[in-house]
Amino acid sequence: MNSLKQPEPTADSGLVQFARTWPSLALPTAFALAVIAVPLLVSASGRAAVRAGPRQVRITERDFSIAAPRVVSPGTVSLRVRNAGPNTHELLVARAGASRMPLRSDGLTVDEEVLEPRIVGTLRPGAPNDVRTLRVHLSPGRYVLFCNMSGHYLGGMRRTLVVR
Ligand SMILES: [Cu+2]
Repeated sequence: MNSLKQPEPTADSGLVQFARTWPSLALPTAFALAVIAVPLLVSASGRAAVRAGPRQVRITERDFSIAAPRVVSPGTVSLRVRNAGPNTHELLVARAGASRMPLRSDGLTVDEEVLEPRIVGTLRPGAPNDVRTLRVHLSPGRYVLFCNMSGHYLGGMRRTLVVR
């Protein structure tokens, strides 16, 4: 393997080199770096504790409809998907195209293979009363939320979501 022959670009190789040149200074320098690094780690985790993850967008699935906000702002969001049943439902999120959604030859389901480049997230089938979350990154544009269980898309389980 070629990669084994290449010099290893490790984070501390500069420090090792430095230690060979200035052995008496290497340890104090390493210590100084550690002292600087510790407060950085603490402040980073402190911020993470204040910001409790991505924004949540509530979605409810029913036989046969999907309720969701019409507009959300761009960024990473956590879709909180509740299946209000009584059937099992899945949820796919895809960028809307200029034309209609491609259907499989059965005429009842969206062709996910054709749609694949536009799919940004998928929740596999979930039981009634399940609440699941799907984390997606949404850039500005139009999206389609839909369930692709046989006939559900055509039955009304599709919803346009605008991101702006
Ligand atoms: Cu469904």
